[in-house]
Amino acid sequence: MKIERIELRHVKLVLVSPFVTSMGTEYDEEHIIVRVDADGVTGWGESVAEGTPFYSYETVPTAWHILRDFLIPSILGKDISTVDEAIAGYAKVRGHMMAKAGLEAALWDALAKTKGISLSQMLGGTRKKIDVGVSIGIQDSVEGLLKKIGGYLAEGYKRIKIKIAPGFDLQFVEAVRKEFPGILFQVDANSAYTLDDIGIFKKMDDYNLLLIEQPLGYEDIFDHSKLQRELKTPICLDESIHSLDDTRAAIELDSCRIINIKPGRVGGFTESKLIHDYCASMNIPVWCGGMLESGIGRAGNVALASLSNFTLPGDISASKRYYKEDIVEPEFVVNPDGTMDVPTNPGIGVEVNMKNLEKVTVRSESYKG
Ligand code: SMG
Ligand code: MG
Repeated sequence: MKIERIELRHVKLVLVSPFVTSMGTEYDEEHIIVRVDADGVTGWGESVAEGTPFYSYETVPTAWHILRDFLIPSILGKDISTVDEAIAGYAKVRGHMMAKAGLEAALWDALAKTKGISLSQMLGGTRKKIDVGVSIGIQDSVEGLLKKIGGYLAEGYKRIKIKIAPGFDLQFVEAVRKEFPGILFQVDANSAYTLDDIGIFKKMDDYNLLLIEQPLGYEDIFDHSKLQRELKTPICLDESIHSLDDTRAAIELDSCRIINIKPGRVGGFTESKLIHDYCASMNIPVWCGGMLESGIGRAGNVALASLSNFTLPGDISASKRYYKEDIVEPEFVVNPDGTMDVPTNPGIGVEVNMKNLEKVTVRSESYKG
């Protein structure tokens, strides 16, 4: 597959409602859409670096710089037949996982299209439908949160995740458990606590949570092992895991018993698959995280979540939960039974709506081989 042209688009999508986490409030999502034209097909990827360096050190400008100055020059004009060949070409670049993942995704899509198979098939996926959950930001009131959860459960979502932060934790967890005793329910702290807060997590241990996501430091593995030792509830790491090596360290130290895989955080589908396979061999369940992607990134997550060890519902929700209009057609919907269909058409399996993509594009640049 000869890489003829690559295009980057800085996009800004306005959220249907603000998303509040321990890191702040998001009103819109800025990402980079990567387009690769090769051998008469077009591959699409999404880099989930955001407008702010709060979830990750990467931002749209840092990812743009790494893509334009290092990653794209390493493959433009080349003839590649596997994604591994492309990765080998930029293996010298350290870190910048979100920049790498956006390009890698576009290459996976293009290669799958040249072979006429779906991305799910190309990644080794086995499911035709995946179980999906929803991630709910911090709400002003307990009543407001319960109402939101009731609405999502009525739409079919199989698992509820709420964001927590100091002062916005136990009272919400307790109320949700009381109102919805049987649901799959988990919390995500986005690194808002330290080991000094162990008492809060010991209390949370009584609420039969599916997992507690990233309670401590955003690069930490060691302190999480101390916390996990004190809890029955599995800890799930998100921010701390950037690679298979991080995963091995976290599992061997018993820092967590579940892993959240986000392709953007680990450099792409290739590393995601390695983590998935290792976790399967260690009996560690994984689930697919989300970065409020547009339909392009969402399509990749859906395909990834079709692999067999993605046994827990992911943060993969319907397009309309995030955006009034998606930039793909058809947009992603949740079936009444809380599943989402895995597209079967070649590549990501959905079409990019160029009119909508144009509307959300802030800046674009293209490079020719
Ligand atoms: O895509 O549904 C989604 C959002 C899922 O909560 C979500 N993501 O830490 O897991 C996480 C957050 C990161 C994004 S908030 C900036
Ligand atoms: Mg998280």
